[in-house]
Amino acid sequence: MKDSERQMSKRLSYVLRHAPESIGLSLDSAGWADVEILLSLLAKHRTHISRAELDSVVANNSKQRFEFSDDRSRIRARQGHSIPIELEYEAVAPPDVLFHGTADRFLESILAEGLRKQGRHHVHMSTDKATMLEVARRHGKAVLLEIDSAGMHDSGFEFFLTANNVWLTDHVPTEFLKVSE
Ligand code: HQG
Repeated sequence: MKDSERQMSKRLSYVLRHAPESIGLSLDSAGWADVEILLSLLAKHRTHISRAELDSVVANNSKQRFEFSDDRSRIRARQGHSIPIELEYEAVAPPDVLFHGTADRFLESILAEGLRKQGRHHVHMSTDKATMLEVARRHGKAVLLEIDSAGMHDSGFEFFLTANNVWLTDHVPTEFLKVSE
């Protein structure tokens, strides 16, 4: 991803996940925005992004954060919202084990109360340890947690898989968690 694309991606994340009203944009209940309206409102707020640039941000984004509707007239963030939207993912059976990366300073609290979604809509997990370690390093000294997702699923917890392979759930109770070796 080029620097200019990273900047555009940050601006789009902010608008599509957290503050559409900051540019006067409305999202529908599933988080979709009309692309032409989005680009014209961004331009009015001193962010000039062409349709071609938007296409390449969506295609090249390192975490595949955004997606277009099938007819490419609408765009949304794939996850990570802090505003109330319903992503309409279907519950699916998870793999036996999932990983969550966190910082060592959060461990005590996590081992006491489980993993909470904090400011987001879900707890984010992955089958990929390296990705989770990268996520963890954003917060401090990385610790990898192993989640007994099969056990949770057997106990009735729901899991959702996003198109960019992030696993989501509501809460991971401590009995399904351990520090990964
Ligand atoms: C921790 C990025 C104390 C949790 C990444 C995490 C990811 C607790 C932090 C995506 C806790 C929340 C999500 C508890 C959880 N006590 N701390 N009970 N339960 N925590 O950023 O998972 O760049 O909201 O371990 O790539 O780090 O946004 O979640 O350390 O996929 O596209 O509280 O965000 O993607 O931090 O990251 P976050 P996350 P984007």
